[in-house]
Amino acid sequence: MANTASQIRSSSNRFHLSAFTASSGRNNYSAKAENFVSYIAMIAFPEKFLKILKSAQKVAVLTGAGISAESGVPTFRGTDGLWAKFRPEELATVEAFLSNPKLVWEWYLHRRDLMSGVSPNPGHYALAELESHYPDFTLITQNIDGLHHQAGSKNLFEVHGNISKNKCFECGEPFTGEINLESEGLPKCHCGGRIRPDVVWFGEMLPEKALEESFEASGRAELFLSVGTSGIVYPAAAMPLTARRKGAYLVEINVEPTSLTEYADWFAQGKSGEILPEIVKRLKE
Ligand code: BJW
Ligand code: ZN
Repeated sequence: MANTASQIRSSSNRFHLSAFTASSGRNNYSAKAENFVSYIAMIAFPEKFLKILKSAQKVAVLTGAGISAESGVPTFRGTDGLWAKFRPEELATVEAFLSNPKLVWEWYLHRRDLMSGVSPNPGHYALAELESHYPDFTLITQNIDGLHHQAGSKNLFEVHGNISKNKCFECGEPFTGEINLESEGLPKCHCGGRIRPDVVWFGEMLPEKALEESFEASGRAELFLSVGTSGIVYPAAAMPLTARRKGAYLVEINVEPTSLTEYADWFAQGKSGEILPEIVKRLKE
């Protein structure tokens, strides 16, 4: 019988996660209509995870492009990575901006347009709800789409910036004017400097305070969730490992294994928009 959204994994540090459709023979379940919905996503939560989920006071979460995939925002990498034609290592750099600002701006305006039409999904809302259950909850996102904010998350660090904002490449001042490449050409600051999206490119420092507070939150967390990130871009990729090294129970939620998986106490394989709401449900039980 089909095992749909998630797979069963078993090894010393990987607990079982099973998401069965109602037709799954493993549950020996006969698909009575009235029970159908509650059996769509049955996740076998590790006992230790449930205990920490319910007892923890300090929780930190790192999200990546995967959490927004179910909202229709393409990821960068991974099997569904839709920016394959535009590798971020080539376009999300100061060098690319200096050598071809029009191409870089076109990429960002296209993405800004795409992101302005999307909404948070159940994964974003689940994290916003999770925040209300803990006295110390920190959400760190690498995403620039603003969807966590829209979903209502409060203690949020957007460590790679936000695509809806612009700033001057030279003086750093925020720029709030309209950008229209066709009629106005490349936007300029009053200081004469070039305007750029307020995001963090390769080789650039992350916002200092957000970075510091993110690492502090990772270091003190009892429970750390790494959600929908390939874990290859530093320094964000070091946050789950910092948390684990300092004693946090580390959960990774991803549709496929990553380089972080071997360090996770529980690798929950599946879609974050399905798994996170289930976690909130179990917390409230
Ligand atoms: C799902 C799902 C579903 C899909 N449910 N899951 C050598 C070694 C170590 C470090 C370096 C090195 N050489 C250079 C560095 C440093 C560099 C770096 O890390 N490079 C690596 C590539 C090696 N880092 C930097 O330069 C950073 N700055 C820095 O380090 O400053 C100090 C310094 C200064 C000067 C010199 C050297 C160091 C800055 C990094 C900035 C990254 N910026 C970007 C672009 C932001 C703006 C934009 O969006 O345009 O940030 S790159 C891009 O990658 C973006 C993302 O935030 C980031 C991470 O990607 P993410 O979120 O993990 O997405 P994906 O697509 O990779 O993964 C999605 C995952 O979701 C997949 O695993 C899927 O399976 C999964 N998934 N559907 C659950 N429904
Ligand atoms: Zn300026």
